[in-house]
Amino acid sequence: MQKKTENTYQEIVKSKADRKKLLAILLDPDKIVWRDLDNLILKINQSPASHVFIGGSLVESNRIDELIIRLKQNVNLPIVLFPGNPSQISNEADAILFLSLLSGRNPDYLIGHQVIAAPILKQSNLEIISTGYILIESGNETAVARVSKTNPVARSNGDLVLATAQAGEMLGNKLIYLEAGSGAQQAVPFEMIALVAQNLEIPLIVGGGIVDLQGIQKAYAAGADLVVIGTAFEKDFNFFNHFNQ
Ligand code: 1GP
Repeated sequence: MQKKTENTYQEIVKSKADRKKLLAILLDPDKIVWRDLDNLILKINQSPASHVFIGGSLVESNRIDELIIRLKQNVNLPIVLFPGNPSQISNEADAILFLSLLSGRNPDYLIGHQVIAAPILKQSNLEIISTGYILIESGNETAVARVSKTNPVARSNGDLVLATAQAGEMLGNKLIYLEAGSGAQQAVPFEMIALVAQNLEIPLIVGGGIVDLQGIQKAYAAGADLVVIGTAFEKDFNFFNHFNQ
């Protein structure tokens, strides 16, 4: 078995230290239009993305391995699993965000799925990145809330989000991910990003409902180290082309 590496995480930490902002394109395997895959790959390569995340709340596709193999042949970016459940583990990826849904009180998503996944991950070459995952209220019920049967934290409750993020850091999480949910009506409030970023040592990921360049830049300015774009790119593969105009 190949030796596991910790390159993906170390690069994120280094980028944070260098104040270099990172961008992940999130691909949901269920939403891949296979006949458009070459074009998708081309657009990823033309984009400013630093990472590709793979995952979704449900994912019924059994083609995750195939998707990642195609991406790895053609895209020179780290491929990071962002799984909704253990069935989405693929040994073809470089790393996995080993998530615990800290904002919820559903034991399955706090530790249950992780116990199921641990023996599988132990056999894999994946770099495992412990990630505290915090769901923030965003206007509509999101797939994360529905599938995990947990309530998001109120948008006004920055103190609770900060305490949750700090608890994750103290428990040894290597990343904190503030999530509004895929296709959220409202992204994570910028004041909340700032509050957490200013009081956390580990890198901060922010995603959900960010649909334009301004949203990305504001999240960075507030202190996000890595921004995740899913729906906006999925709807329009030319999403990142507009940034240069
Ligand atoms: C969802 O944060 C990601 O987990 C991305 O959300 O699809 O709204 O960009 P969007």
